[in-house]
Amino acid sequence: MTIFSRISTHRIAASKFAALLIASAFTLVAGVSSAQDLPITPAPEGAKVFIVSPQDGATVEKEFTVVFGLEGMGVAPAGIDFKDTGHHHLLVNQTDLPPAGKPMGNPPIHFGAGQTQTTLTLEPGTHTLQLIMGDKLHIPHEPPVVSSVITVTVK
Ligand SMILES: [Cu+2]
Repeated sequence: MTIFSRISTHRIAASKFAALLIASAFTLVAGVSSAQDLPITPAPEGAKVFIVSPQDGATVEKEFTVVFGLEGMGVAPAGIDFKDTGHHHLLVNQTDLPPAGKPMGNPPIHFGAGQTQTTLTLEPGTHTLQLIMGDKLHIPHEPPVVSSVITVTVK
C-alpha cells in the first residue's frame, strides 16, 4: 500500500522548517548512537493525545486534514528542552507502537516543528491513524502518550 503524506508548512517559513528538520536528523543520529544512555522523559500526569478530526469511522476525500489534540501537556519542537512538552507523531496503518526507550524512526511521521495538524493523501480504502507523543529526542514518554486508533475510509 502506497502512502503519500506531506507536512503542512503554511505557518512555518520553509528555511526555518528545513533547519529544524536537519537539527532533528542530527538529534536522531546522535540519539541512536548512545541509546543506552538516553534519559527517559516521564509522561506528564493526565497527559492525553487524541485525533480531533476526522472522527473515527469517517469517510474522507483522498486528500484530507488530520487535526491533533493534546491535553495535559504542551507542544514544543524537537530539540527543545521544556518541561511537560513533546511533539506529535502520526502512525498511518501501523499495528505496532514504536519501541519504548529509543528515538522513533519512520514510521511514524514526525512533526518536529511543533505542527498540530497535517494533510494526508491516501489511496481509496480503509486506513488507521494513531498519534504518539515524543520528547525532544523523539523518544516516547514513559508511559507512552498515545491516542486511540481511528479508522477512516477514503472514497
Ligand atoms: Cu519526532
